[in-house]
Amino acid sequence: MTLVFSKYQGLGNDFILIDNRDKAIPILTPEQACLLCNRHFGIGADGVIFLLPGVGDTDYTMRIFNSDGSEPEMCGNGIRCLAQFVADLENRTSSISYRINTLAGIITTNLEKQGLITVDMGRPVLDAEQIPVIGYGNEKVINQPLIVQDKTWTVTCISMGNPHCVTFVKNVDEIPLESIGPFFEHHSAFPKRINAEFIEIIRADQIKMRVWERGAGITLACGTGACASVVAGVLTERINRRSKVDLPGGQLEIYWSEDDQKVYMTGPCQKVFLGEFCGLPLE
Ligand code: ZDR
Repeated sequence: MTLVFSKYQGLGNDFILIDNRDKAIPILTPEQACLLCNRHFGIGADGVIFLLPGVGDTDYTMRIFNSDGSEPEMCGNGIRCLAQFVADLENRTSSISYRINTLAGIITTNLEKQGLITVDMGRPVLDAEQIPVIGYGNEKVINQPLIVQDKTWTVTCISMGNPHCVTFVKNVDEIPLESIGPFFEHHSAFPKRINAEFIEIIRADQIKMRVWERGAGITLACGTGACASVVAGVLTERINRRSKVDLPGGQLEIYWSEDDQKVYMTGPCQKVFLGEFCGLPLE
């Protein structure tokens, strides 16, 4: 059996999109997701995303798998790609909103124009137990010490549906992300592992971010991470509620609204190629 797929990218965070609105394709096993994402033996991607029918009053459901086969609750760049994927399937070019059912709740996307999407990412979760982070009671984890590899880092933890640990540093290029990232991801304070963002302040309305993603390692961008980082920057009184986030793959605009306390993310995404994968034994 061949698997028809589309490949999309959002700021270089790249995803395999599978149209499963008729539920004809069995959901992948972790091993199959790993294989599809493998850049040598598979298609190559940071994650695989299934478009499924909506439930209740939602239009569609998104299920996403990281390149290690694990299933995160949410994905900011991925949901922009999913919204553009649906718009492409429905031949819509602008002003179309979708209510998407995810493991992190209902997320609303709005296609501003072809390739530019704003997402209502919902309210950030700050309670330690809900993120989850252990060792800090049920307090918020803002500017708290965390020992990683014998070094004390000052971290702020936030869930945007998925868990994030944000660390502000002087120079983000000097962070040895490849070596330190796994120790953040697998730290005993984070029972569901963590996405780790390192942030340098550029101006009151602009930050520079590098990310180590749970289940995917270093990626060029992370939408939920950018949202969590702006929330952390506001909570620690470093930046404005409306700020730009410079990622290795490009820029996102994030707004943490004072009115409804929701986080809005605007950024690009693009269809890259279509294909059929033949290397997967699907029962
Ligand atoms: C970070 C991410 N790429 C995004 O854009 O939000 C989401 C991927 C999921 C992430 N690796 C996780 O939470 O496990």
